[in-house]
Amino acid sequence: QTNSYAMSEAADLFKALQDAKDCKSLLKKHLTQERFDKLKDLKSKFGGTLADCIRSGCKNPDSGVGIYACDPDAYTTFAEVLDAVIMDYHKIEKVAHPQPSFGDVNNLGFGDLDPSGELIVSTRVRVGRSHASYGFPPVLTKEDRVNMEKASVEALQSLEGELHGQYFPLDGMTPETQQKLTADHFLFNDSDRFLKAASGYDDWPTGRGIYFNQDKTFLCWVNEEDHLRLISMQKGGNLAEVYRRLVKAIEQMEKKLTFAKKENMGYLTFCPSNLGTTMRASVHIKIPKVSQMPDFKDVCDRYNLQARGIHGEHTESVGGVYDISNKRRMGLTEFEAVTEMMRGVNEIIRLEKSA
Ligand code: CIR
Repeated sequence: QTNSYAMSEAADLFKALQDAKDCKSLLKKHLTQERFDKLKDLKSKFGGTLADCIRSGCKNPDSGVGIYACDPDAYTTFAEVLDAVIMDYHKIEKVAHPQPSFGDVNNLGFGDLDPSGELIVSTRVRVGRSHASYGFPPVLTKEDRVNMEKASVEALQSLEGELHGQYFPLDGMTPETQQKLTADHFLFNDSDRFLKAASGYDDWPTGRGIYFNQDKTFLCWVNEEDHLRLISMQKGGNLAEVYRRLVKAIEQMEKKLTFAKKENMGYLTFCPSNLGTTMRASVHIKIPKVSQMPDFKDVCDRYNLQARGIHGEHTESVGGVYDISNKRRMGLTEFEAVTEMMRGVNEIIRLEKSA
């Protein structure tokens, strides 16, 4: 019964995708009829289906990517379509991600990207991590979410020194606290329709929460899009300080938890755009002039940057302030990903100042 329902759901979704003529997603481009026929009845080790992976992208034809992994095993079971999307998104010829490498944190080759303090409002670097033994949102139960939260919080509470902090579950948090933390760019919410359609907000707010240190320079999102999002951020442009703090946190967390990884793919995340290093290094930067130039998008493309609004993906800029980050997370090391963003931001600053 379940199987035939799932089969017809996949067929319905695929038809909607084909009917969406303006759709430019990577899912639409790479889920050919042949691939669909081959994958439509398969199940991953965690019980996930192709429908679980493509639901969001078929219901939201304006998706850029359009596909999620139902669980870590989806990258094996549904490799035929996922590999094609991954290579296209990360601009790589084959799926061959290097071993993690954070570089020499005492000799990074960059420091403060904006010593004048005029343009960069804040700097943030994050990674996603997944518990190896759990699936991703489409296959999780409420109990899974609670158990994962417990394991994550135990590990977080072992963090020491500057990383030491406190966990605040979303369940029971006052609306005022929630609003304040969101406005200050610390907290996530349940307003992303792409994630929602991918079961990302099922059982909300159960199992979700945020951990942060005293200064809110190290934070961890629990059960937002990924099981864990480790975040280092601070005001201004000192990328070296932000990056070093994050590396320290990753190393301490890895002593406590086993994260989902795959040979040639690096760390596994819900969205294939985050695979590999899972690293997004970003600045909030005031660029009223550059952002109005006709070739702003070309500059971003040339330096492999992504420009977003300051309230998250798919949001608009406010007052000429943009969120600029590295677009590629796979096929390069963590150190190379952060360096790529540093180079692009340096160029954007140069253009803004000379405009
Ligand atoms: C989309 O396909 O547009 C959404 N599911 C979000 C994908 C993540 N986007 C990205 O470019 N990093």
